[in-house]
Amino acid sequence: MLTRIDHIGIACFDLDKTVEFYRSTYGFEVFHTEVNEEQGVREAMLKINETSDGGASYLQLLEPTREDSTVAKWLAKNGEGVHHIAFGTADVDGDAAAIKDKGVRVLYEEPRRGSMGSRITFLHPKDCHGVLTELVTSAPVEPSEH
Ligand code: MC0
Repeated sequence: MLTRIDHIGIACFDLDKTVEFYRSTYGFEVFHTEVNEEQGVREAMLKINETSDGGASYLQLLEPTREDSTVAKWLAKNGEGVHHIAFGTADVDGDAAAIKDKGVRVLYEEPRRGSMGSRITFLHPKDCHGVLTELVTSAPVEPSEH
């Protein structure tokens, strides 16, 4: 069962400048940063609120680390902006299988590693009315910055 908005992924050209915009304009602070080489992104998670299922909702700012990454491709075509939305679930495997049975393309055979040790998969945007959609099962984590 999808129980929350886990995050909204926002693609940007310059992560540090974009983080500073969200800090100085809205007061949102960085909760966690990491590089995900498999996905080709450097990211900052800004926590917006805790949620009733023990999780949280974040803005995820994404800067590409290489030109052949999906985010770099998307930025070249669209410029900066909302890249995807992610729903939180306690059971990414079960929910992905159930959604696949409804005819939506699930992009990964098995969930992969996402932000903060989460397990993630994606649904094809062409099957989701133009929205790249991610499913996330969070790992219990402590915040970190590096
Ligand atoms: C592509 N399309 C999108 C889109 N990306 N539509 C809406 N939102 C997006 N973000 C559309 C294109 O405009 C195009 O439509 C069609 O999908 C095919 O796109 P393409 O540019 O030709 O690229 P493909 O087919 O090679 O790849 C698209 C696909 C890919 C969605 C399969 O981007 C993908 O695998 N995404 C999932 C992984 C990902 O995005 N990772 C980065 C975030 P037209 O009409 O022009 O044909 S990593 C992350 O978020 C992590 C770390 C985390 O949350 O923890």
